[in-house]
Amino acid sequence: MSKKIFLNLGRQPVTNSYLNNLKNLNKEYFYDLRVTYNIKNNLVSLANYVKPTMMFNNKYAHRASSSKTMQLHFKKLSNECKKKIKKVKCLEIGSNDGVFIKNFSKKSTVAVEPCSNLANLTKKSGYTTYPVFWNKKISNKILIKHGKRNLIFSANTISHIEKLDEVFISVKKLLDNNGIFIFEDPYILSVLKNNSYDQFYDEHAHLFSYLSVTNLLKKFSLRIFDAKILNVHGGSIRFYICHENAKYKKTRSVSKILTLELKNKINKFQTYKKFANRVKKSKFKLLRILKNIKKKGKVIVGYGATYKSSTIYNYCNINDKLIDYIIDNTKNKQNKFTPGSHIKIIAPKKGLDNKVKYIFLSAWNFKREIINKEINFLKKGGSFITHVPYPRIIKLKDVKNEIS
Ligand code: DWN
Repeated sequence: MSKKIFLNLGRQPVTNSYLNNLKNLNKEYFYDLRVTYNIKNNLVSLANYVKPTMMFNNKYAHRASSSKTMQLHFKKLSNECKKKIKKVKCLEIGSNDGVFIKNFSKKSTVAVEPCSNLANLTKKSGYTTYPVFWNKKISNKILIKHGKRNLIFSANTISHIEKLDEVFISVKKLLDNNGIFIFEDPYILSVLKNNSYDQFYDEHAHLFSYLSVTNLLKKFSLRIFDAKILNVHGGSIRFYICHENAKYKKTRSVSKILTLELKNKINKFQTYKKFANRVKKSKFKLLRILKNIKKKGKVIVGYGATYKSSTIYNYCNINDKLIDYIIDNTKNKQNKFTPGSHIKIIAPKKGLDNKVKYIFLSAWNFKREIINKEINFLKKGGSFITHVPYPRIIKLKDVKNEIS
C-alpha cells in the first residue's frame, strides 16, 4: 500500500450539516477522520471519503463572499488574469456565490457549482451556471456549447474532489492551447507549520503541495509553470498550469517553492508522524486554557461557525460547556447548531455583549480582519484565544505582534 495513515482525528460529522434543533441526534452521521500520506506521489489525503452529495447539496452554508479579505483577494486575481489573457473566456469550477466570476463579463463566463442553492445565486445574476459536479460529462457539454476556455479557475474546490484523474482529464479537454488553468487550495506546508490540523475535514479530500500536484499532472501532459504561496485561508497555494507544450516558461517562484518543500521534508513520512504528535499536544493545551477560563465562570464565544472548527470541537470534545455559543455573520448558519458538538450559532449583533470576555478564534484564518473589526473588545479588556500555531491567549498588548 502506498498510502500510510499518520493522523487519527476520531469520529467526525459532516461539517456542512448544521442542525436546526437538537432532536433526533441519533440520526447524525459520523465517519472516521484519518489522514494518509502517499509515499509514491507525496499526496496527503483522507483515508475515508464522505459521499459528495452528503456534503455538497442545496443546503450548502458557506458563502465565499462573507469576508472582505476574500472579496479583495479574488478581485486582485481577476485583474491579474485580465492582464495575462486578452479577451478572457473563463470557466470556474466551484463558483460558490460568484465572488470570483462577478469580476468577469456575463457573456464569456461559464460556471459549474454542484450546490444548487449557490448555483441559483449566480444564475439569477446572469451567469451561465451548471448545477452539477465537475466531471467528463459536463466538460464535454461545455466544450460543445461554449467552446474551449483560455482561463479555467478554481478556488477551494479541486482539493474537495476525491477522483483527481477525472478532474485533470476534463480540464485538459477544455483548455485552449495556450490557456491557463489556475487553482488554489489550502497548502499542506502551511498546515504543518501552523499545526492547523483543522484543515482536515470531510470536504478536504486532499491537501496539496507543489511536489504532489507535479506528480499528479504528469500523466495528463499538463505542467505547472508558476506557483504562489498565499496567506488566505490560513496558508494556501496557487498553481498556474498549462499544456505540456504551451508557450509559458517556468518561473523562479516554482523552483523556490520546490526547494522550500524539500527543506521542510514534506516528502518524508516521518514529518507527518511528528506533526501528529504536535496535534495531540495542541489538543490538551487548548482544553487546559478553555477549562481554566470556565472554572472562573467566564463566557467564551466562538467567532465564526467554520467548517474547520468542526474538526477541533469534535476531536477535542468541546461542546457548549466550554464554548457558550458561536457568532457568525452568515444568515443561513444563524440559529442552528454545530454538527456533532451542538453549540448554538447566533448573529454577531446578538452575541457580542459586555458579558463576553473571551473569544475563541474559530475563523483564525481571518485573524487580522477580525481583530481590526473587534479592536474595541480588546480595548475593553477582552481576550482572544487561538490554537494556531499553538494554543494561547491574545490580549490588546499582543496585537501588534499578532497581526504584523
Ligand atoms: O474550502 C472551504 C473554505 C474556503 O470555506 C470550504 N470547504 C468551506 C469553508 O470553510 P470554513 O468554514 O472553514 O471557511 P471560512 O471562510 O474560514 O469561514 C469563516 C466563517 O466565519 C464564515 O461562516 C463567516 C464567518 N465570519 C464572520 O462571522 N465574521 C468571518 C469573518 C471574517 C467575520 O468577520
